[in-house]
Amino acid sequence: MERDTLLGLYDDMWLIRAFEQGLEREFEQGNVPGMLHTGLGQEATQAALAAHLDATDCFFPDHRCHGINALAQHRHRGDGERIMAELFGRSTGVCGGKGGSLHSADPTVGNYGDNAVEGSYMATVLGVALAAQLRGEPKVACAIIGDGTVGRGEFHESLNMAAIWKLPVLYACVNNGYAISMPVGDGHASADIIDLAKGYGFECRQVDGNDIVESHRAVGDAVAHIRAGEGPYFLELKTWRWQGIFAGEFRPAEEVKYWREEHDPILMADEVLESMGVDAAAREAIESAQRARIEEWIAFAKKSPPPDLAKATADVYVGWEVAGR
Ligand SMILES: Cc1ncc(C[n+]2csc(CCOP(=O)(O)OP(=O)(O)O)c2C)c(N)n1
Ligand SMILES: [Mg+2]
Repeated sequence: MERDTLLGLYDDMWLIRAFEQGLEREFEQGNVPGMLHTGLGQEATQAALAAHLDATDCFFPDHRCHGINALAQHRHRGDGERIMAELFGRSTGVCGGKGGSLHSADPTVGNYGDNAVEGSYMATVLGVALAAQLRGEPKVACAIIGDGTVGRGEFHESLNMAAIWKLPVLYACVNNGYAISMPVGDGHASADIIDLAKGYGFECRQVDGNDIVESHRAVGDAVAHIRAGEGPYFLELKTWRWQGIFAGEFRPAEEVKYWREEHDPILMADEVLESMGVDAAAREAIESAQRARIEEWIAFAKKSPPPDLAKATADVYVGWEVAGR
C-alpha cells in the first residue's frame, strides 16, 4: 500500500476513535440519550468500508457504525458533525435528532440507516440491489452485519436470493467474536461465519479486520468484483470490540490484553507507518487534529436545539407526495 493511502486511512481511523471516545465520555456524563454501542476497536473495518463506498452506493450500517456514518457524512457532504448531533438527539442531526444511534440515515451519502431489529436490512438490501441491477446502475449495496445477526433467518434468505439473481450486494460481516456476551462459536455452527456463507456459491473471503492494509485491499477487491457485474460478495472481517454490551468486562484478561495491546488496529497501523518513515510526532499530529475536530463536533451538537415538540410526528410516515401518489 502507498504511504499516502495508509496515512489517509490512519487519519480516518483516528477520526473514528476520537468520535467514539468523545461520545463515550459525553454518554457517561449523561449528555447522550438512549443506549450507546461504540465501534471502539473496530476502526479498521469502518475505515476500509468507507474508503471504497461512494455516495451513490448504499450501505446499511449496524449499531456500532458511528464510524462509517461519520466518515461518509464528512467526506461526501462536509458535515460529519450532524452525525454527532443526531446521537445527541438534536435538531441539526441528519434525521433532525429523531433517529438517534440506531436510526441515523442520510441516503445522499449512501447511508440507508440501521434498524433496531438487528439485521432486518439483510432483506431490504436486496431491493436496493435489484433496483440498481434493473436500472443498470453500478451501485454496490452493502449490508454491514454483526456475527450475532447471522442467526436470523433473513441471513440465509438474503444470501440465497442474492446468489440466484447475481445481485450487487456486499455482505460485510463484522465478526467481533461475541453477540451480547455469547461467543460466536456457541451460537453458530462455525465460529468462522464464512463457513455458513460458502454454500451459496459466490465469492467469500475472510480477513483480519484489524489489519487496515488487508481490510482495505479486501473491500477494494469485493467492490471491484460487484461493480464488474460478477454478483454478490461475502466478506468476513474478524475483529474485536472494546465494549461489552452491558457494563463490566466478561472476557478473559489475556484476551482483553491481546486485542487492546497487541492487536489494536491503530497500533498495528503505527508499526507499518513507522517502517515507512512516518515518525511518532507526525502520527501524534494526526491524532491531535482529529481529537480537536471531534471536540468541535461535540460543541456543535451541544449548542444545537432539541427537535421541536410540535413536529414530533413529522417524518414518521412518508408523505403522499413522496410516495408519488
Ligand atoms: C432481532 C433482534 N434480536 C435481538 C436484538 C437485541 N440485540 C441487540 S445487539 C444484539 C447482539 C448483536 O450481536 P452482533 O451482531 O454480534 O453485534 P455486536 O454487538 O457484537 O457488534 C442483540 C441480540 C435486536 N436488536 N434485534
Ligand atoms: Mg458480535
